[in-house]
Amino acid sequence: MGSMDNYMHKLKNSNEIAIILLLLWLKTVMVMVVGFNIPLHSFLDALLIFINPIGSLMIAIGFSFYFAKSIKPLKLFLIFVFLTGILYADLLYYRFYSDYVTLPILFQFKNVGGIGPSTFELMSPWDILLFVDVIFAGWYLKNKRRMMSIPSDIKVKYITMSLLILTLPILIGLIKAPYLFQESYDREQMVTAIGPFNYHVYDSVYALAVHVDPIVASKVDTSTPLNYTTSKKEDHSDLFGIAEGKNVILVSMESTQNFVINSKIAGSEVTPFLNSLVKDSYYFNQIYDQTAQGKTSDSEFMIDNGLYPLSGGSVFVRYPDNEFLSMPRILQDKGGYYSAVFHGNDASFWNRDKMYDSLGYDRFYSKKDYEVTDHNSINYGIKDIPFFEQSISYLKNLPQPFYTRIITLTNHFPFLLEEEDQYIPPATTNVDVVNRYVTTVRYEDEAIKRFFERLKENGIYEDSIIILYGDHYGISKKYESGVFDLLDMEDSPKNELKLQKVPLIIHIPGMKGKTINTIGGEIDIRPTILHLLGIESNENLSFGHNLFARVENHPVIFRDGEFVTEKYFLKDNICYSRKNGKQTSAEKCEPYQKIARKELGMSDDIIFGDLLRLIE
Ligand code: GP9
Ligand code: MN
Repeated sequence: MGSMDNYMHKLKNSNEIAIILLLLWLKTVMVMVVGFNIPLHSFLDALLIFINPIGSLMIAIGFSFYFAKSIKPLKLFLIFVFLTGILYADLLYYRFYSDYVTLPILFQFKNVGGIGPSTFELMSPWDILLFVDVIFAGWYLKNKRRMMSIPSDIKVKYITMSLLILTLPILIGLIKAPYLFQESYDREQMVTAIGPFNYHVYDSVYALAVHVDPIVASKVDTSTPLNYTTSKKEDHSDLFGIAEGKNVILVSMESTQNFVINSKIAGSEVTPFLNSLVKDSYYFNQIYDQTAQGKTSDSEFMIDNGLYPLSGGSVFVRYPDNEFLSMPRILQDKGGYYSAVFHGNDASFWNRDKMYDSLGYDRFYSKKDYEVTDHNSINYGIKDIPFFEQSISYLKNLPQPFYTRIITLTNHFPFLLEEEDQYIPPATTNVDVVNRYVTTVRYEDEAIKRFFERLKENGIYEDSIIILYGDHYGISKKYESGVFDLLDMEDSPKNELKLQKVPLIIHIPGMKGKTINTIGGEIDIRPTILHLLGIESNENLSFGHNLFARVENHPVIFRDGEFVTEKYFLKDNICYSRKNGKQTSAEKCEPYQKIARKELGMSDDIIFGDLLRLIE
C-alpha cells in the first residue's frame, strides 16, 4: 500500500513539472514561429522547432528539485517567470534588430544604453499573451504546498533523459547544417537548430572561452591569415597615388542607406546636396552594410583595420586592449599623417575613448570639446549643423596632412527633429519611423552641404579628399515595409538586399565624377583610400579590396556568413540569382560560403588571439 502511495505521489509531482514544461514549451514554440518568424522550409525545420526547447527546459525546470528533497513550488514558479522573461527580452531585441541577443551585447549595454527609450515602441498588446499563464502558474503552484520527495535515482533518471532529449535536436541540426558550430555567427541557423535557450548557453560559453586564446596564441598562428591576405590578387588602377599626401576626411553618415540618394518625396529631393556631389565624385552605388551588433563602431572598426566586426558584440567594447595595424598607424608611418576623430557624443560611448588610443589616434574631439546646449541638441546629442560648424574650428588648426573621421549623429533612430529643422515634410507612408527618417536625412544633407562650404572657406578643401559613407541601415526590418511603400517596391529577397546598400562617395577636388557599380562593402574602404594615397596595402593583415580594381567574383561577406557576389546572393541560407532574384541551386553559393567561413574565421582568430601584436 505504502509503495502504491509513493508512486501516486511521484506521479502527482511530475504533473507539476509536466504542466510548467508544457506551458513553457508552448510559449517558446510560439515565440520562435510567430515572433522570430523562423522559416519552415522543410519537415526537419518544423521537427527541430518542436523538439529543440524540450531538453533545455527540462534541465532548467529541474533546478526546482535538484538540490532539495522535493520540488519547491516557489523555485519552480521563479524558474517559470525567469524563462518567460528571457523569451520576452529575446522577442523585443529581435523585433528591433532581427537578431538574437548575445552575452557580449549585454555587457556593452553599459556603453550604448541598450535599446533604451525605443523599447516601449517595440512592445505590442499581444505580448500580454506571453504573461497570462504566469498568473495561472502562480495560482496553480500556490495550491501545491505539499510536495513529495524526489529520490536521487529519479533525479538521475530525469537528468539523463533531459540530456538525451537535448542532444537529439543538436544531432538533427548537424545533419541539416554540418557547419552549424563553425558558422555559429549565423544565429538564425543556430536558434532554428538548437532553440533559444540552448543557444544562450552555447553563446555564453563561447564568449567566455575565446578569452583564453591570446594566452596560447603564438607566431605560427599568424601564418595562415598572413599568407591569405598577402596573396590577395589586387589589380592596380591608374588612380594609384592620385591623392598622395592629401588630407583625408571621412564623414560617417549615421544610418544613411543608399536608397535616399536621388529619391524624391512629394517632388522634393531627400539629399539634394549629395545628389549634386555624386556627379563630381566617384560614387559607388553597390556597397553593402557589413556591420553587426557593434553598429557605428563596427563600421569604424572595418574602415580603420580592414578586419570583419565580431559576430557578437563590438570589438570596441570587447577587445580595446588589442594591438592594431590601423589606418592612423599606417598613415603616420608612411606619410607622417596626424589623426583625429570628431564626434559629438560622450567619449565613452562605444568605448571610443579607449579604443581610439589603441588605434593610435592623436586626438579625439568628443562631447566635452563642443558647446552643447539644450537648444542645439536632439536625440543622442549635438545636431549635425552646429557639430560641423564647431568641428571646422578644430579641423583648420590640425597639423597637415591629417587623417580625420567625422561621425554625424542626428539621423539616428528614432529620427527625431524639431519642425524648424525640417527642410522637407515627413513622408506619408504608414510607418512613422520611415516618415521621420526622410526629414533627418534631409537635415544631415544640409549639414554636409554647409560643411563643404566651410572647408572651401577655410582653404582645407583643395588639399583634401573627402569620403562619405553610410555607416549602416537606418530602417530595420521591422519598419522596412514603409520603405517599400515609399519606393513603390515589392517586398522580396532581392529588394531586401537592395536596402542593405549604403552610399559611398569619394570626392577628390578637381577630378571628374563617375558612378561605379562594382560591388563592395565597408571593409573595402580602407584599401581603396590607401590606393588613392599611393600606399601598397596588401601586405597588411586586412580583408578588404581596392574598389577601383576589385577582383571579380570575390564575395562581399556579411557577418552572419551570408554574402553577395556579382551573380548570386545568399539570404536566410537560400541561394538566389542576383539578376532575377529567383532561388537557384545551393551548389552555386557553396564556393562563396566556403570563402566566407574562411575569412570570418581568420578575422576572428586575429581579434580573439590578439595576433597583430605578434607581427613585426
Ligand atoms: C553614438 C553613435 C550612434 O555615438 O555612434 O551609434 P549606433 O547606435 O548607430 O551604433
Ligand atoms: Mn550608427
